[in-house]
Amino acid sequence: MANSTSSTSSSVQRTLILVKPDGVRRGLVGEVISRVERKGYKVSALRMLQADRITLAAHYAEHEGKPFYEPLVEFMLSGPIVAMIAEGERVIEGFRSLAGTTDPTTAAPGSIRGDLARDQGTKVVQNIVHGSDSPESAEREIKIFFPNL
Ligand code: IDP
Ligand code: MG
Repeated sequence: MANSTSSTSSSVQRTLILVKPDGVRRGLVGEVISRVERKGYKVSALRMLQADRITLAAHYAEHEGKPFYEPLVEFMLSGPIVAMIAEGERVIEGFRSLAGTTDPTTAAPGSIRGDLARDQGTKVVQNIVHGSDSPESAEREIKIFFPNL
């Protein structure tokens, strides 16, 4: 722990954030970016794209075979998404906290999902954002959306 408070200790991380099609359709791209920036993280890369199946199969490989997998892929294909890399100390858990828990009905008020999303009665939960859940996932996911970074 000797190094944990010194100025040379580095826990700077990168995370992959997606604004999902519901967030783009509802005009919440700026709101998401704004919350990331107001928290103090740096947005270091940003692109809007229409995802394809191959990209989404790679991104959501861990969920293949689950009941919500096909609806999830269809939902993610339903319109443009915005992909970004955010950087900062412990940004992976920090953005997960900003996003809130998966189910927007019970996600904490104050979080993106808690404030801005709700159950729409669809097979897949539409919850505005994706955020990487570990350093390994973050690097894997960043490569999918930003192969040069
Ligand atoms: P996360 O986005 O909070 O990390 P994951 O478990 O990785 O949640 O699931 C990926 C996405 O799949 C969720 O954000 C949500 O859109 C959808 N999803 C996850 N679990 C369910 C479910 O039980 N029913 C419907 N959709 C789900
Ligand atoms: Mg996840």
